[in-house]
Amino acid sequence: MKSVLIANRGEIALRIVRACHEEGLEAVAVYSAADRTASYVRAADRAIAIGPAPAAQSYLVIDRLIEAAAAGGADAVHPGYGFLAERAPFAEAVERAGLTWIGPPPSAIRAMGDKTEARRRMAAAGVPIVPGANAPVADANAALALARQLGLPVMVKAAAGGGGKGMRVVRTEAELAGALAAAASEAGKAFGDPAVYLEKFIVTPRHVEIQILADGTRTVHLGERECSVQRRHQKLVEEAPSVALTPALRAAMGAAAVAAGQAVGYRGAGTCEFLLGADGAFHFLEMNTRIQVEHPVTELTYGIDLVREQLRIARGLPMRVAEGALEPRGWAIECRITSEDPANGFLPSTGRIEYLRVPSGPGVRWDSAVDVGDEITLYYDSLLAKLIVWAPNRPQAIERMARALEELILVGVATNQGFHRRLFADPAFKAGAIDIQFLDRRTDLLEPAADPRLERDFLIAAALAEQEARHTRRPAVGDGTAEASAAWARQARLDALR
Ligand code: MV4
Repeated sequence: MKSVLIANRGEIALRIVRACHEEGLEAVAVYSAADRTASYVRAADRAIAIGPAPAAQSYLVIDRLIEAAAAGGADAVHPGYGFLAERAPFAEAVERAGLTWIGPPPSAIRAMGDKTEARRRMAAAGVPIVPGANAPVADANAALALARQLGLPVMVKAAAGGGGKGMRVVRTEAELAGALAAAASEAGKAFGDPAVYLEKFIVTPRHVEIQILADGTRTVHLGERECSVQRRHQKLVEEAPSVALTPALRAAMGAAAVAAGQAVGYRGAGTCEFLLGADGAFHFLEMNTRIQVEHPVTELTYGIDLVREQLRIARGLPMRVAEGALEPRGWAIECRITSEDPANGFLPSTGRIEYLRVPSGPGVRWDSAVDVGDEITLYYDSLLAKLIVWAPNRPQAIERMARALEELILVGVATNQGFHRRLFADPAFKAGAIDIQFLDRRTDLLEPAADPRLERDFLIAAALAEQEARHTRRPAVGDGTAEASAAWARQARLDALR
């Protein structure tokens, strides 16, 4: 392997460029028309245009990417996350073209992509799954019988699903038929497969995931990431370790994740998602067969570069992970800085980045590919940057993140920075009292509180600024009307007399 095509964009593309260069590999970027001048493109050794801005015509076109690998002289493909990363047909097309796929075997992607198949394989491997069915619902009567057996509330889930689409909570028997139909219809539209199945609904769990790494000889786990702070299935903050895990629970969940990987012949970096109940019981949810957005918090607590290890494993080299049980060191937290406006219902905002001051200093990492001058559009997801900190313990990591969030200045596009600032000052968050419903209860953190004192200060500042401006302002450039021209002429005479 000498040269890697990066079939992705943005911060993860830049992250992979950096890993390639440290491994002594060349990096080939691909870019859509919207990303022609992006910093990840400039950081790569070569760059190949793959089409217009919409991802469906560029980053999602398998043939274009295979052609780009040939054009750029790449002999391997790294998919990053999102886009084609978990599409078995893409992995197969890469291998058919004689290129090295930097990811798990297509068979492992397929096994984990089908949720009922994954449940059957996990149950057989002794991985605790959520109580429920391991095959799609046949009809409404069978579903009712199963719901009674499991006990309400239950959840209807898409067999081909993941990430929250095609899911319904059912709290009463009367709701079941409607939920089945709604979930099936949504699943059909989203995944092209209307099959759904039932699970017991776990109330107020934490979302804890385990990172694994497998090199064909060994499969190891690298502890957990706590991802409970999320809104509508979008994670906003991730940390490692989790306050909810003891070393014994970490070992048990780690062993389950390793067994899950081994059951599907996994290779490379992967993540098992679990629901962790308040009682310490954990249930396998699904496996993400890719590098994840939040991988840096594991890198910082385990001292392992996951992307470099992915590259090594794909080259047939052993991973550089010590034998025996590994332990996390210190505490790492990541904030996802997105171009979403909390004051506007978290809708994606657009604009040009006018000014950017990047936080730095002790224990601070900034994974981003946005620069001053970049245009933020609606073509791609809203992640602008990942702000990651490391400190010896959780209280210090929180202090460090609060400090880094004060340093960050990003002007030109609305972001969720204010939300993060409020979160890192919040007593409940500081106490680690989080679960997947945390932000449903704490809508006060999502929107800035209207502060009457602040409003008064703003009004005074605006009045002072206006007063100052009246003494110094020059006539505005007019629209060509006589009045505006006269004002300029008057000003010119005034200037000449001074
Ligand atoms: C669940 C659940 C409760 N009980 N399954 C959401 C996305 C998909 N990966 C699975 N999800 C859930 N499955 C049972 N049986 C609650 C969720 C869930 C969730 C899980 C992880 C992180 C955030 C979440 C937010 C809402 C619901």
